[in-house]
Amino acid sequence: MIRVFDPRQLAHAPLRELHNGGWTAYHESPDRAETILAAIGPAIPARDGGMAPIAAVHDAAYLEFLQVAHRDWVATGREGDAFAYTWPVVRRRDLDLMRIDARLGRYSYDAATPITAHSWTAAYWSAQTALTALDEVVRNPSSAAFALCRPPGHHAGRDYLGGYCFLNNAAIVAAEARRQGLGPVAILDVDYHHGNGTQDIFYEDPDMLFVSIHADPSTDYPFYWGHADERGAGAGLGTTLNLPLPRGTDWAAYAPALDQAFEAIEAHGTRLLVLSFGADTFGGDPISHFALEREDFRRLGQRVASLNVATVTIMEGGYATSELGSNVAMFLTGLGADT
Ligand code: OKP
Ligand code: ZN
Repeated sequence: MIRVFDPRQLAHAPLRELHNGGWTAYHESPDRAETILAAIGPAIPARDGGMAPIAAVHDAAYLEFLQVAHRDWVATGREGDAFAYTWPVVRRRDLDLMRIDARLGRYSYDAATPITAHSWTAAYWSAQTALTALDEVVRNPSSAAFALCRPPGHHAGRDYLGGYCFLNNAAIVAAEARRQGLGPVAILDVDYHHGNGTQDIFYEDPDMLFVSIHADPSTDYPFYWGHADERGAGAGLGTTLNLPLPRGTDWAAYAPALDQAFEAIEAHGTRLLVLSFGADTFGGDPISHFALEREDFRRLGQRVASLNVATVTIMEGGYATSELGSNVAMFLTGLGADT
């Protein structure tokens, strides 16, 4: 299996985040990717597929903002990483304001996602890493490819960042795959946290299936998305499937949800699967509360492989840094890393 990793992703290294009311060291650190890379073996770098596939998913003004935000922050006389401190509450007018603090609020939904001088570069190469993995699967459709992406993407919407995410790598790959005629395309998100950005992007889309297994948002971030009654809207009604699970979920409780997800993916006639893979379902994850064990990641990989559909796996979360590499390697072994 081809693995793709681009070192330019490491440039994004925020100092700290606002976590449960206090400052903590940034969880989504560059060593996450380095430890995964060391565990999974050789990877090819990303090829530059340009802005078009990114602009097909994200709003033009948002993309412009991402590229200038830190410069504007510094120009205002600020130091360190750029953070929002005020947000347009639901139903406020969509004002086109210039001040950096207003723009930070307009284009984000949390304070967990600081912007550094190098965030755009890293996010751009994270998206290109994902697109290169798609390209590898296109060249050899019987295979699977793994994109070692970071920053992750599944919390980023068409015009917003959040949850450590700036560009929605899975959505960009799914939209590009469809454009290339590889559909029907489905996205399965197995990160601990609901992929609210991906859901929003395709919520009214009648032929993009989005399925997510995640911690119940009544108790867990991102709270405002991912409830079981969110099923899509308009022409897209029925193409979103949310399978929230309680804290403490272990493999025995996880596997039936996976069966349900696979049923929907098969009923969709899926020819290309984009898998948003987070290893934060691991019992030892410092910010999450499921109870999967190392061996369970092999089972997860095997189950995905048993679908027999071309699969592009995109790395999302996973914060137990000392076990992260072996958990991801275990998943790839199950998925068929040796084929
Ligand atoms: C990103 B991914 C909780 C703060 C929440 C953001 C979590 C983002 C997870 N105290 N911090 O889905 O792994
Ligand atoms: Zn997560």
